[in-house]
Amino acid sequence: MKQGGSDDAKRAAGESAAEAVEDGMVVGLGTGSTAAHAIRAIGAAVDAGLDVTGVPTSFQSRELAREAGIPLTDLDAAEIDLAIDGADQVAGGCLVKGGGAAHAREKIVDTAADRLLVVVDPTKEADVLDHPVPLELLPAARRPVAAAVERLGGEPELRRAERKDGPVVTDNGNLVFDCAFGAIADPAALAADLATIPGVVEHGLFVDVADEIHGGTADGVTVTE
Ligand code: ABF
Repeated sequence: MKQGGSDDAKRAAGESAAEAVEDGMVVGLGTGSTAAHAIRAIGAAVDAGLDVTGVPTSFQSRELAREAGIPLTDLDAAEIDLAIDGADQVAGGCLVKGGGAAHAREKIVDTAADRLLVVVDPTKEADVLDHPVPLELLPAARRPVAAAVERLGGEPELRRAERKDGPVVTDNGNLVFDCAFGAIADPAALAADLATIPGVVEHGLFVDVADEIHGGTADGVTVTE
């Protein structure tokens, strides 16, 4: 996950998005340290009597939601009114996500929601997407997926776990490639190409799915629609 954004900025963004949660809502709970601030703010609102049910996007967000006292459900049981999630990079309404290796479930929840609020600190905001694009892939497809990414002009790198010697394994039991493409002039076209590679479970380009971007700074929040 990209480091650098101040925690005050992340907290401002997360708490700003959490203010959109209304009584009776089912809320998609994103993954990462910025979305974690939204989860804690929603937990405080639940403590104060707000009736909210959460749909987590990862083991991490589920555990955070449990600690925050947010009742949980899953996609089978509920329509999602609002999702709040982080990003690795935002440019022109398109996102790169997947720094937390949870983008497959995040994309399911985020796109199923009536509204998606994305919460970021200033280090995530860019004019053009150029962050490596995460791919979740079936372990057996490692070699052909790498070759397909290279044919598209990308440089696939297997994501390794920081604390132990070995690859990152997602909640779904798959591997993650971080694919550097440089500046991405046409995110929609690249997203379409990546989605057709056999063995790719999900890519981390989220094109035109965000309804609001809550950009936190140490001094406040800017909301972009
Ligand atoms: C997850 O967390 C990923 O999809 C996203 O890339 C990452 C952002 O993490 P953080 O908010 O900690 O920077 O949502």
